[in-house]
Amino acid sequence: MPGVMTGAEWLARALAGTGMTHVFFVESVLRRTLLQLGDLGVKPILAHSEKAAAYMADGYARIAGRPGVCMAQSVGAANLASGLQDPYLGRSPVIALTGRKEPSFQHRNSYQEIAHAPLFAAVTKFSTPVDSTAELPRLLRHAWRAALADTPRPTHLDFCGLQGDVIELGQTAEPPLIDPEARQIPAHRPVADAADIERAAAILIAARRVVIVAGDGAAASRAGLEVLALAEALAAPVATTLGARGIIPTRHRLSAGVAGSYSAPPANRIVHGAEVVLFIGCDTGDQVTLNWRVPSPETAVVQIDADPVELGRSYPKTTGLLGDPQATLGRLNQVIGRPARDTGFAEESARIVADWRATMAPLIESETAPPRVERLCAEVTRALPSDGILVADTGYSGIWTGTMVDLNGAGQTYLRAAGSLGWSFPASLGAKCAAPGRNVLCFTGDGGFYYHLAELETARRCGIAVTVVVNNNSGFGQNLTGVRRVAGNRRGRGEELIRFGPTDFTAVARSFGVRGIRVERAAEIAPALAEALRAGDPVVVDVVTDLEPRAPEPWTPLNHE
Ligand SMILES: Cc1ncc(C[n+]2csc(CCOP(=O)(O)OP(=O)(O)O)c2C)c(N)n1
Repeated sequence: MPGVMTGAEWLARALAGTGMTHVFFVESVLRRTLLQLGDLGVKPILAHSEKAAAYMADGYARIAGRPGVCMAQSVGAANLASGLQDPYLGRSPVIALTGRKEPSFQHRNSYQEIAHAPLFAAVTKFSTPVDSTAELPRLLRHAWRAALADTPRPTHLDFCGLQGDVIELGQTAEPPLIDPEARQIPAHRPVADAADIERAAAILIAARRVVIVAGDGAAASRAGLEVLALAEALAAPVATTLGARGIIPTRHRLSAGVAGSYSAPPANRIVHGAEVVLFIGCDTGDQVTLNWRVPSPETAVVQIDADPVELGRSYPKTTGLLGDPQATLGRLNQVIGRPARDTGFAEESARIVADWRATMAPLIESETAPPRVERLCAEVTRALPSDGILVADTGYSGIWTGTMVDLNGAGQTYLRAAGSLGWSFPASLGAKCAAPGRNVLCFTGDGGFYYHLAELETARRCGIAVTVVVNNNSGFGQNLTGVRRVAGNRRGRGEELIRFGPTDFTAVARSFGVRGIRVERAAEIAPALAEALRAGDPVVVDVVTDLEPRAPEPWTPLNHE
């Protein structure tokens, strides 16, 4: 029959046909497919754990705006699933492919075999067995569409055969095409209903104190210009989720910073002081709202989201606009035009931010040894190229970069962990694969970096030139406050739960054949970052810091009412 090919050939040609450049895997899975992918110019990146492979696919997907693919054999499925939690929470279109022993091996104590469906249920929006090659094209297309559709999230195909080999060896006559339109996130750009837009515009114009809270959905929709245009038209300060940091220039006079629990004081004060809050592509979850206290649940809200289930999810007084943020803002901006505005709230907001920045200035300029992390962040701001990608780990790495690193709101991109410690280093490798021409800087604590140290070998072997900045404070710095509190605030007590090291990560890097630069003084940070970002190889910049200093803490309404 003309056009008949094996499942392996079909899969390789279909994936390559989407423009995908890399896939991420741990042996032993889909060997025939991986060899053919290599022949077609798609590089298989062999990782040292399935979780790291999933994080690499996540970083790849977030930068490419298209699916990233990771693969593992049957016994690796649980590890791979654990790596899907972060892309699930971070709304990233990762497609996981696993092998599964044939039906005759099921339910009879087969070596290494457990049920896969429950593992993937909580971390995917679509997961299904693929029992025959004839079903492969339809199911892969569905997994692809579902991963990209609002809300983007991981999907999973469980291939028959321990290594997926039953599906690889079967045949299909279907053309090797996944999505002829090679879609990017957002896959569609629906515009909200015209009457809803009129209503929302009237509410926003009538209010004197409007604040915008732009979320990850606004960033994914690439709505920065539209957000800024609306903010200027309404003289409305703009706060963001952590994931949307830099959607507008963080030094803009209307920028209020990241709001919620990972924030510096200004943003929550400003959001709390608003009469109307406009959420744009923002999940209104606990992190951005400080457990739904900022804004308070009684606040009048206008909300733009592509997913109808988000509209009014946590704020009952919501006027909802169902549509893509960028496209809907385009129309809303036309309707609102250039109304006469009282600029008092914008001025108040700018003053709050400026006052806070003034209090931080001595720390930013600090020459102490060990260096202050505020100074490190200021040097990262200076060093990051105008199209650089900053990948931040969770915990303090998210707070430090989300509050203290400034971004230009144009070519730079900020990616943050959705909560899984250790995510950033493998994710930065995936990000670099998706954007080889851009500098990628990973910012991680030592606690986060320990998780996936082995991927230094992957970075070297595959020539993935990222700069890893380790805030090396010999412990889980963020958790110091918490363990001390439960230990009755007695100095020295409880710290054994969170202290480790000291470790010289430049020596660790060298043992993997990766360059390391040790930084022990503030003045050494800038030259180290410059050298690392200039290098065409991966470099670890190991910055020795102190565990004691605390990152900025959010303003909470409880202390101020
Ligand atoms: C998988 C996982 N386990 C545990 C945590 C809890 N946690 C959040 S931040 C943190 C400490 C981070 O330490 P480190 O990476 O060294 O950065 P630092 O806070 O010292 O800057 C921990 C343990 C988590 N977020 N994810």
